[in-house]
Amino acid sequence: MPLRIARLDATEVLDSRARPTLSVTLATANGALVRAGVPSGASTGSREAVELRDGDQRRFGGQGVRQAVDHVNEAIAQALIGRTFASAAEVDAALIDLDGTANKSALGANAIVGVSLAAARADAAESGQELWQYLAARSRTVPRLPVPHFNVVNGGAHAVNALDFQEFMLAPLGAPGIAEAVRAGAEVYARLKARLAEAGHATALGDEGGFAPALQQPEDVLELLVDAITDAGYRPGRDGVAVALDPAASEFHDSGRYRVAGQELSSGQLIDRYEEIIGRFPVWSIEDGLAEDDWDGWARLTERLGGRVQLMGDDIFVTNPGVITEAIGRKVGNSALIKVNQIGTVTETLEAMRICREAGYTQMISHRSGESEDSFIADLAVGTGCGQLKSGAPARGERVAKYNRLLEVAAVHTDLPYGLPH
Ligand code: 2PG
Ligand code: MG
Repeated sequence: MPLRIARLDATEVLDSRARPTLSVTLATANGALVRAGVPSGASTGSREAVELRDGDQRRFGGQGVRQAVDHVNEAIAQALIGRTFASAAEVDAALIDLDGTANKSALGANAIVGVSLAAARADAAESGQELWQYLAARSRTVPRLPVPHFNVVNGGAHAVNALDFQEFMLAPLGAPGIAEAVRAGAEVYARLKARLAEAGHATALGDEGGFAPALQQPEDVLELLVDAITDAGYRPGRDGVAVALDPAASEFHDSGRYRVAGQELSSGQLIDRYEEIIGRFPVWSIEDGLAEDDWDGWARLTERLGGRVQLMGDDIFVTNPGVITEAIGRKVGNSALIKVNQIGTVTETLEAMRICREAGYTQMISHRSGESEDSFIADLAVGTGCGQLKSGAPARGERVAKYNRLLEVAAVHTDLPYGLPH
């Protein structure tokens, strides 16, 4: 159905970390009125599309997004209002064209992504479909409910503790459905909190709602997780609740060396450490196990462990179709983390996912550490049928909004399958 935009405007609002972000409102000539919230990362890949920040130190320490807001309200609104688009994909093409740079630095990826998300939502609304149904049709994929990956222990750039690995996630791969998976996440989270308190650790939270205990060794966290899974009455492992890691290794990498818990490791030594970890603990997936510029290390990591675990690229792939194509050619990783704001539009995101599917790379849809209450990514995960979503802990409104959206979808569409695609 053709899409005619009648109103488009953005407002500077706060994200979950008290930093400014954009809320975009879009109305169509047919009367659909939609909103989109823009997320923002802390451990960003250097090749991500550029998030425009004002840099005016007198406002929000330079983090304001007034320029990006102005770009939506002026240049983008002028270019889009009154025109008839065949679909939201055409709106994305117009945005890419208007920006004219390879990394969206002219208008700002934060401005562009807000409009792209809103356009997709408006297109879905006009076609009378749920957002996930619309996205499934647009990407020609079979919908399914994803395995939620609950980030229950935070370190790295997301917490002020000594833990170098950024994320320790619970993945209820063996749950019979999404409701049971969400319940498992919440129950293990509660048991973990009790375990931490018993051991005398603070139960303060990191940016994504996970606990941020004063632990240093990743293995100590993994032991606690396995205990908490067992305490809650689940089996640790792929037939119950497994664990996924996002070390976010670019953050502790410097000139070829990795600093983990006070030790300096080479790429090869860090791979050895991962091999020990997957032998000892029910870890099924490792994201950003090595740094974004360590492509040779990544190729070795993939050769050694790619047959046993999912090796997912985030900072290294940045949801970029070109980079992912290169990685596939060089046998780097076997999976991609997918974040719409890393590349800037829904169209390019779906393209990155298509390339992954065709090469047999798995995909996980992801939030950012700075989030809004928008649950778009839950629909994106369901519609693309990729089978995996990470949205932080089963706690804090902006994280839980995504998981709750999955529960709503599942309650109405009881025939949707749950879990990894086969
Ligand atoms: C990541 C993300 C989300 P950030 O590294 O995967 O968890 O963090 O948004 O800070 O890049
Ligand atoms: Mg990551």
